[in-house]
Amino acid sequence: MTNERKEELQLQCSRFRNQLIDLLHSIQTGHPGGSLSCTELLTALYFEIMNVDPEHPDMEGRDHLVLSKGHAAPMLYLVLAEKGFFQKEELKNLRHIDSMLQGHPCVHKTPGVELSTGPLGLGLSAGLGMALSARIKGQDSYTYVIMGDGEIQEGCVWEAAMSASKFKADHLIGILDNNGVQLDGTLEEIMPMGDIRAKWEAFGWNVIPCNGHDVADICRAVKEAKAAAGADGKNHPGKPSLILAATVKGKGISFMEGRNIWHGKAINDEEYARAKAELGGAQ
Ligand SMILES: Cc1ncc(C[n+]2csc(CCOP(=O)(O)OP(=O)(O)O)c2C)c(N)n1
Ligand SMILES: [Mg+2]
Repeated sequence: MTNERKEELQLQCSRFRNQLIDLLHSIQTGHPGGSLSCTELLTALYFEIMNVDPEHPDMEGRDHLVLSKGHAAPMLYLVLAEKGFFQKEELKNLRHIDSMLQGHPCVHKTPGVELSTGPLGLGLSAGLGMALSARIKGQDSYTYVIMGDGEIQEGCVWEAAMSASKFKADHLIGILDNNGVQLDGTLEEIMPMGDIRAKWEAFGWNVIPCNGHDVADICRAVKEAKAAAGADGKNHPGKPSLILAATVKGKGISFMEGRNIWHGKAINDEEYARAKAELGGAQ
């Protein structure tokens, strides 16, 4: 990625952070921490990596993104709207009854959403199904699943992990938003996950660490995952890959960074003013 492109995408991430704070402040609800944590991940995927067409959200052979940590829906919606999946005008209806934009992603309501999520732990199993389905259809597409690090405390994540490895689902790319914080505290306080890299490797995955707030480094990691999947894209000789993204929950707003209380909390007027001052106003 050129430096120019990187700057452009990082600026877009600042815009998304600004829009997120405006939106969550205006509706007085929603999840800022986990949304700010995966801003660069979603931006890199939708604006640099994935083969998707907003005009044809169901296009055959497209790449799929499953936001398994569904509470980060506000950032997903901002990215989808910017990409053109629906009108930006819809954003103001976030979390309203009967709105297209529910508090957690809903596949039946929002163009571009591939799976309804919210109950944690389910996305990797469904993503595995999508990846295997694409393989059966002879499509050379990739399925990306963004998980939270608290989320991987769910046992069913590991059932999916061992199945993906057994079925050599090397077009399945898990992305772990590894911010060290969950809802009620840090992972260390609630349920330490130990050596996360070693765990995924023990389950037969190829693990690729990256800086989850650097769009260029995220793209580099995805490229490595694709290379590991085999150049011809047909034989699927390799392993599924996990991108271990080092992130900060609440990234970009000092008083939210690393603090679990900002997992899901309304932003008051004073906090809003401070957050906006820190973000510098990119719209
Ligand atoms: C099965 C399930 N249990 C509990 C919850 C409530 N919950 C929502 S988010 C969350 C914490 C998630 O932490 P993490 O996966 O680390 O996400 P992030 O830090 O990226 O926000 C919890 C416990 C849920 N949504 N689903
Ligand atoms: Mg977390």
